[in-house]
Amino acid sequence: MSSEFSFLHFGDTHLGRNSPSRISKKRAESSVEAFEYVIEQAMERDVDFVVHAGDFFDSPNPWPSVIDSTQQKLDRLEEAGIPLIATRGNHDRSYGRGRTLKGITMDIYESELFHVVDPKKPEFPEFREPVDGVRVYAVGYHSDQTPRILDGFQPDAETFNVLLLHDFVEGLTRSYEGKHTSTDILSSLDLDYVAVGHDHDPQAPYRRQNGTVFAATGGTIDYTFNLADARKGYNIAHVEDGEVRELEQNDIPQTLALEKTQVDTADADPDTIRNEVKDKLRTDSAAVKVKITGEADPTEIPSQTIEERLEELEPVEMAEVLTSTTADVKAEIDRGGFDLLEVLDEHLPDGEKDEFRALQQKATGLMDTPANLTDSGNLDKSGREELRREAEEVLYED
Ligand SMILES: [Mn+2]
Repeated sequence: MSSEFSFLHFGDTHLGRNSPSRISKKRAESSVEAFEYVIEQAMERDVDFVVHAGDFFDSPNPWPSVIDSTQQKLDRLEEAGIPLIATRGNHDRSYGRGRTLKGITMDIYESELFHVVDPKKPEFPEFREPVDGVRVYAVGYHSDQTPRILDGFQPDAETFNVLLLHDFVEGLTRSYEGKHTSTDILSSLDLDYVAVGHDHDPQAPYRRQNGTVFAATGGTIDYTFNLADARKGYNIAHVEDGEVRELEQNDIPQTLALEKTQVDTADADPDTIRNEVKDKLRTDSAAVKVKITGEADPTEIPSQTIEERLEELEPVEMAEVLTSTTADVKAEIDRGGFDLLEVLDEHLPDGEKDEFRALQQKATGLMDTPANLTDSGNLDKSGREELRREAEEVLYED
């Protein structure tokens, strides 16, 4: 093994992410720009290889323009002789019927130095060796199967071992006890660096345990309100004599920033809010989200006027107002809310109405029973499977 080398770690680039639709082009561009920035850094800093921890693309069908600009950047990396090893995130795949894996989007790239590693249990461990004596293993997104795939894994004690994971890891990210692997389990193996993707706001983005470095870089372009302040970064690890001597945790500049403001108000005056946001703007291109809290009745808040006033500001590409007030919001839903059954009745042909109504009622019924829900409030696996079976019958019975 060379006694000194460095590598760059990033992930969750969600290339081509294009929501919200009002600024889809800007959004997709900003994802590519963040990616390009990191690849530039890899070349400038002359790292020996790059690892990507999954969710390379945002969807299984990225825009051709996104595929092209990414390919150009990968070509530059290839010319520089820097290998990139990636694993599959939950966004990088498409499924066929019965949830069989149909394809991995990253497979469209055929550069010699671009590798996707995502073995299932029978093929694991599979690895790449970007530098003599350095092994990069990977397990893409396999949800609650990950512990089973890792069971019995014994990396070579003589090599510098990197593991890429696109999953939650107890002790580093959010996790649901017993469903995911943990830093305790992984640090008992001969692993030197574990690069973790999937959680865009990891609780502990860095941790050294029993000689193993665990690192989660989060996403590169996060936009949702709760992630506005989350780190958007990449790491460069410097290795000497088989040990990580230094871990740089760097930020990625955002070409489309997200500014969020929380206003606690009873009257939500558009001018006051506009001035408050104006003072906070630090970039020349930003999407703005304003969350209004307090006791105001949400139906009395002039959301549209606030959004219009904000969009008059030069750098604001789009403004959105969220209301999270303590007033009784049920009144609002009753007045102008969305009723799925009503919409189905209006738009479906007569022959299909009953089937879809039954399906919707089935879903609601399952969700009403706490025993069917996971800790995070989603439908659990058996509930999802049951619903999927019924949905497939309705959708594909012909
Ligand atoms: Mn992701």
